[in-house]
Amino acid sequence: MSRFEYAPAPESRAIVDIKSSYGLFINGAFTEATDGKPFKTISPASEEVLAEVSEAGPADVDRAVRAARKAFDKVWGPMAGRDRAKYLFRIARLIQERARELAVLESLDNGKPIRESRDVDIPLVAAHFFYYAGWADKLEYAGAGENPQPLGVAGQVIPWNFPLLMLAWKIAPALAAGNTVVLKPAETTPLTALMFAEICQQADLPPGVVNIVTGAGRTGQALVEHPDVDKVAFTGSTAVGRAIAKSVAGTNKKVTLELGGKAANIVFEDAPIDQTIEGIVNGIFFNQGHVCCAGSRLLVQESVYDEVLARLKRRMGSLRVGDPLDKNTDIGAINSPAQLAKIRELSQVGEDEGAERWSPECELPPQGYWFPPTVFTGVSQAHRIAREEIFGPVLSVLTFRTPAEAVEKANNTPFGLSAGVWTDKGSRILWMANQLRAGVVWANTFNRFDPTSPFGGYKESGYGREGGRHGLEAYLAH
Ligand code: TAP
Repeated sequence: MSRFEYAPAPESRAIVDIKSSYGLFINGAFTEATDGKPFKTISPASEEVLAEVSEAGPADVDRAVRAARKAFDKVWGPMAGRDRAKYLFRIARLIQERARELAVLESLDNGKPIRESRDVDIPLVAAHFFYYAGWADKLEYAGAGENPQPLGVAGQVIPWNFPLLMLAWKIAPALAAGNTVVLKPAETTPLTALMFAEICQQADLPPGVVNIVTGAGRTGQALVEHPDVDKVAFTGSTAVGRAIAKSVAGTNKKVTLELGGKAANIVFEDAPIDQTIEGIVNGIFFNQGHVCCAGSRLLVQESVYDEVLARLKRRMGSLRVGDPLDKNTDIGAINSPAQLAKIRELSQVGEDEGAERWSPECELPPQGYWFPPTVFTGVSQAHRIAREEIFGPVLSVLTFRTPAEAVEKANNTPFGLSAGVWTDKGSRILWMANQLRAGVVWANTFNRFDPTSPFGGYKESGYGREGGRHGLEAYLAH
């Protein structure tokens, strides 16, 4: 291309070709659903209908599971690890090649800022496939004994907050370990999973190895309850996770659950202040706060409280809320009217229970679903906004005097997914990391992800780990 030719900016909608309707992806081909009505997926920023998508009913789920079983028995299970690796590397490269399309599509369907989908989500998706491709012929080192065996068919159900990244977290380790999959994306964000299905076709992945069944909760339920599914992997709310755990109790299915969180982000008086303010902002406003490990409870040491709050508010005043496809946007759209209603309701509860609410002046677009960056001060541990997951751009601030008090407050939650510590002292970081009951503890950073590190929760945040060597164990028989 000559340097004078027009090249669309990555944020341009024109670079992605969205079809008016999509079928289910079963046995390597797109097919009509036989027992469900199609539904519409919209852009939460404009309320524009992006496409009509099939809803898989139990009979469709059954077709998908049969296709996955056949592919497992005949092709993927017996295939040598080094050959499975070739397919995974091919998929990873295709994701890189189509990264701009995927980023735009993710921002359109989910509402997240293009800067995040382009610089965080999609690169991590490719990295995940590259990483697990490397494991496919080295499974004897995965901690599952000398002759590790795949489990069979994995039924995977994912949420809407990181649609393609959650797909990668589920599909990459499952395939590397020799399993085949049936995956159900969230109802509000099916499009990148369907583009991923096209990528599987482009990569010549054998039919039935990956199947995508779009639909609502009943589709997910039919999948996890299907008797021929050997492994259930779920990411979503604690309520649905609990229902799934009950429904598979007494079966031979292996289960991993990645559920909610209410992470403490803990700021000590010796923390580097500029870096800390950026970390607090990233911790809670990244992806509109639709993040299971969001730093939604800020614990600040009393001696620096006034300074931290003043600086935080100033920084919040510079955040831009608006069009997800504008690369200057910091906070995009809330994913759905239901999620917006939940954020509004809990914020109202915060006020009603006596906490002080503050948001910078900011104009919200007239169309679509939006919520301004919000901070609550004067929050006590008993307040619902300190205990429940809001899953939106809403921060609750509490204070502490001593490290022991910080630990006690941080651990005082039914969840245990992540935590952050901001301090200049290495010894304090190590001490805190030991004391905190959280699967991930970040030190002087927040919301950093890497395919090599395991991720997962304690307590009501679920069980099992995704990522790293540990992520493979969940897909191997011991
Ligand atoms: P959920 O309502 O639990 O939905 C998650 C997925 O489960 C969706 O695909 C959903 O379908 C499906 N589903 C709903 N009911 C089901 C049932 N009875 N059986 C099987 N599947 C069912 O959660 P959400 O609102 O999408 O996501 C937000 C939650 O996910 C938050 O609590 C967040 O903390 C958690 N989350 C956790 C993590 C990790 S790694 N721990 C990561 C991201 C999100 P529909 O889309 O049709 O409802």
